[in-house]
Amino acid sequence: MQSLNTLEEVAAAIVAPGKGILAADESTGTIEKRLSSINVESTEENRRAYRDLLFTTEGVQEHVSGVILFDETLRQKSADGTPFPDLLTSKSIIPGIKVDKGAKDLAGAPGEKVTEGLDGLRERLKEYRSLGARFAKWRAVLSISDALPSHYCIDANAHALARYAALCVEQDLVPIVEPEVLMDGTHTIDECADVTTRTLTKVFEALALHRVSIPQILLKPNMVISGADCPQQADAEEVASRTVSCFNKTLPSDLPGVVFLSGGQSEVEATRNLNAMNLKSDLSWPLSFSYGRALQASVLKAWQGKADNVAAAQQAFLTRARLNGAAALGKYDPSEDPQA
Ligand code: 5MM
Repeated sequence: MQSLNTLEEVAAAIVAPGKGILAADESTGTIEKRLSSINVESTEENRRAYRDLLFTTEGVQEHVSGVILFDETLRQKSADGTPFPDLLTSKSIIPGIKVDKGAKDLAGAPGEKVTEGLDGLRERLKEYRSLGARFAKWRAVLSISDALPSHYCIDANAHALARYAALCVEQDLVPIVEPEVLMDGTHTIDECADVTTRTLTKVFEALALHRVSIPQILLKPNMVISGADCPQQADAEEVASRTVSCFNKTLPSDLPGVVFLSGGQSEVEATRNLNAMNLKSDLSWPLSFSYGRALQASVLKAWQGKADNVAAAQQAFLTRARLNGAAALGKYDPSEDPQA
């Protein structure tokens, strides 16, 4: 791996041209849902075997610069006994770690959540850094409905994201700051643009207040997109224009890059939208991916928990990684996409 001595170098390596992140940080409950969708029991060994399949995919390092792990996975090993962080590092893939403890009900705000996990975080970060992690991730979630999100919810989550980010920088980990405005609902793309703009504005205000050095972080936002149940679905061109215009209003110029979440988009939508963004001429930041579901849906389907299907599942992963790597360069060709 190239020398990655500073947080700026780690951040730049993550958003290197044509590369992005695999989000494999599903917590125990979420991975259980993913595995049960293919009738695989969520035992520790099955979770390990599935992550091993992903991380040992030959050639994926051409398109994947980093992987976000869950606490359990960071401590697990590949079939040959190599700890996962070492395996990834040997392939020039940077290991990262999810450090939040999940979104919990926000007191006094029915229907809204705040992400927890700040207590004892400094000590946990120290340990994760010693186990080989070079970046971290914390996800806040905001829902859109008639009355939501409240200013209170946006502020509380921005504050927690900023405290997390400041601690990461102190502990030599690049913080990936993930404020996710959820796609669930009937809201229009206009409403998503409004909430995303208000959220990102507050997040960067909080980061400044908490003295977080922007060149040492990455942002993992949602795209500006129609609600999943909105009758009027914006196309990729509109998603791209609205997202880039929102960023031009809210993101500081010294941010090293943006790695989108996929948030429930299909694999093809997530790739197509990322590509449309990278065809824009007025981009001030590298725009890449940090996808969970949009990199893994076809992998799970191909695998079905069977050793005989590992090669096909790895091929599916390599294909999605390659297509998203191309989209990060504005070079996605749908005719090469088996899902399109
Ligand atoms: C991989 O999914 C992560 C969810 O973890 P939880 O188990 O805590 O729900 C999630 O944070 C993920 O990293 C991002 O949301 C991106 O994933 P998607 O599927 O939205 O691209």
